[in-house]
Amino acid sequence: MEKLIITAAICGAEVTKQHNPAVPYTVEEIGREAYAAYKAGASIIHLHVREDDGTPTQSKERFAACAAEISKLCPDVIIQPSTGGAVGMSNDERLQPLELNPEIATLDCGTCNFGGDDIFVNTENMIKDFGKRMIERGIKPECEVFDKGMIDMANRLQKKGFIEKPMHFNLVMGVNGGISGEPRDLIFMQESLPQGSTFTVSGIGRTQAAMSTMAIILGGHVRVGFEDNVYIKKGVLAKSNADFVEKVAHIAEAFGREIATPDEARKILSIERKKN
Ligand code: KMH
Ligand code: ZN
Repeated sequence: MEKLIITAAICGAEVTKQHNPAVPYTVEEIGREAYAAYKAGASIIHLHVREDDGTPTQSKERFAACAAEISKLCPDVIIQPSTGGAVGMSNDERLQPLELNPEIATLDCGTCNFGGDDIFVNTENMIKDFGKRMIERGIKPECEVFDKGMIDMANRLQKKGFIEKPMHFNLVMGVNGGISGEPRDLIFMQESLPQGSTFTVSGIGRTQAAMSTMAIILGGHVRVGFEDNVYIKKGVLAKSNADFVEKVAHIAEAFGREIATPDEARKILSIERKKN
């Protein structure tokens, strides 16, 4: 089996220090959390950025500052900016980090209820536009799919030329409004992927341990971090993103799956290293 790529989603846009005081906001905190996750075995940092008070932003300047801080501490790590941003942001706001020409960025492949009145909007035209810009800039999209229909959407748009092969997916399991995080759900999602795709799995909240373990067994990759879960076990807050990465590394070891370095992850995902 291929080596395991661990992605650390270190801060997200919605989770706050009220949920867990260790959620990073400042450039320094983001650098520190990225470094801790990297030392524990993460080869990709999925990056959202915040103002110092925690307000989510997609500011190009803030992304550049955080990316510089992360690269200073972990020179070879893959930095994957979010183009999802936070619920309610405009397209122009969300697209800003693409101007920094990262190696990889997220491409959200459908609209999803996010609980209460929150709707995370990704119309077909938006996905086409975001996808086209990524092709023009040589940025690998990680297709974020919250349900099976979003895999089908990505597949259709690949055939129309808006996404290039080989495709890479993040199967996001257990979002309020998306597919749930039962074992049969993940099997169904994996079986629905286009041939030749790679995939990582984000288990949200309490689904995380089971979904991560299944991803390791099924030959997928794993994403963990404060964006997806703040508890390391029932009722116990994680002290750092590194706690989650270490937990995944231990499970991988138990199943004989080695951890990929950033350069090995680039090879698995068919992405070329760009200078950070
Ligand atoms: N914060 C969510 C609204 C992504 O990074 O592309 C969107 C999100 C997905 O986190
Ligand atoms: Zn995200």
